[in-house]
Amino acid sequence: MLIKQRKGWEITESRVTPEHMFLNRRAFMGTAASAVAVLSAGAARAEDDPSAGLYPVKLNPTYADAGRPVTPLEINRAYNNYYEFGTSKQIYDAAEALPIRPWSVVIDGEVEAPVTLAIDDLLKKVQLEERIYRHRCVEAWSMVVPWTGFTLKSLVEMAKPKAAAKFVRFETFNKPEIAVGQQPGLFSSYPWPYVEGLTMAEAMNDLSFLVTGAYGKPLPKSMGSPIRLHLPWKYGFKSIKGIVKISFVTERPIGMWEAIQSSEYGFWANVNPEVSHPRWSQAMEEVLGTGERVPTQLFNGYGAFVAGLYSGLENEPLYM
Ligand SMILES: Nc1nc2c(c(=O)[nH]1)N[C@H]1C(S)=C(S)[C@@H](COP(=O)(O)O)O[C@H]1N2
Ligand SMILES: [Mo]
Repeated sequence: MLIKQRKGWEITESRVTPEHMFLNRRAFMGTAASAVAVLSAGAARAEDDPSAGLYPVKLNPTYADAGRPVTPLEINRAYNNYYEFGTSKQIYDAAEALPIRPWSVVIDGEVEAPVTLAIDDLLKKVQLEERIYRHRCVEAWSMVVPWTGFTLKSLVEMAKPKAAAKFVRFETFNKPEIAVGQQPGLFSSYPWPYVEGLTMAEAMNDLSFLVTGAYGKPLPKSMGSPIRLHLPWKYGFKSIKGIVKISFVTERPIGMWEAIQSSEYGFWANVNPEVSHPRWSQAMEEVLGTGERVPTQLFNGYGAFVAGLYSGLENEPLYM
């Protein structure tokens, strides 16, 4: 039986508001006061990015409406989790120190032909599209982001993994000379570099998105430039930034947060309002820039796409 059912995010009337029209000044000031100082500097630097001419690109109509207004760029790029650059949300300036050219991405492991691709060569091989996704951090806040990128699936197909490949492992740069958080002393106990992983089936899901831009421009450094992952049905820590290596592996990768605190951060990390973090509830979330708290949805509202990935795995800790 085939019933055409409209999914939650396929809402006909576009409620997405362009950033410059949406900006709620009071919420903005409250959430990201320090953003004001960096606005003009950030705009100038974005033009130096050699990939700037690739943006903006066409919006994929399947992901055109997240059911909530887009979070203003000014909030998004100045309220970040990027522990390589410090523990606060205000890492925008520190992240500006990261050189994003030259930048290459290693694709290796169980693949027919391992390769190292310069980011601009990789960008030539892929089909860029825009998608508006909800982002839910494990810390119970959320945003709506107009990403530009390409499907992880298309990269997997390009890499031609062998049958032995069961998981995809992602790794962030390790540059203690630039990234204050990676310097000995500060968090020397953290097992840098940041690592995350997915099953092959998750990597092949249409939602899994490799992001190179946002808001119709190259990605700001604070948001993971030049390439990061976004997995809208999982807690934000799975969406690894500053990727330098993508490996096809036989064993389940152990992410950095899982390595630090496995009682709080697991491999699956699917969003679920009914499963509390050991230290707080996940039932509600603060929508940044709106002053609103809204109920959190199972799989962050993307269950129609991804619930099937987890059938038969009910005994696994899917929601932490
Ligand atoms: N390399 C790296 N990737 C990372 C993180 C990080 O600290 N380092 N933080 C994660 C967390 S907890 C979240 S919520 C998102 C935040 O992305 P944003 O700052 O673009 O909103 O990035 C994720 N990716
Ligand atoms: Mo997060």
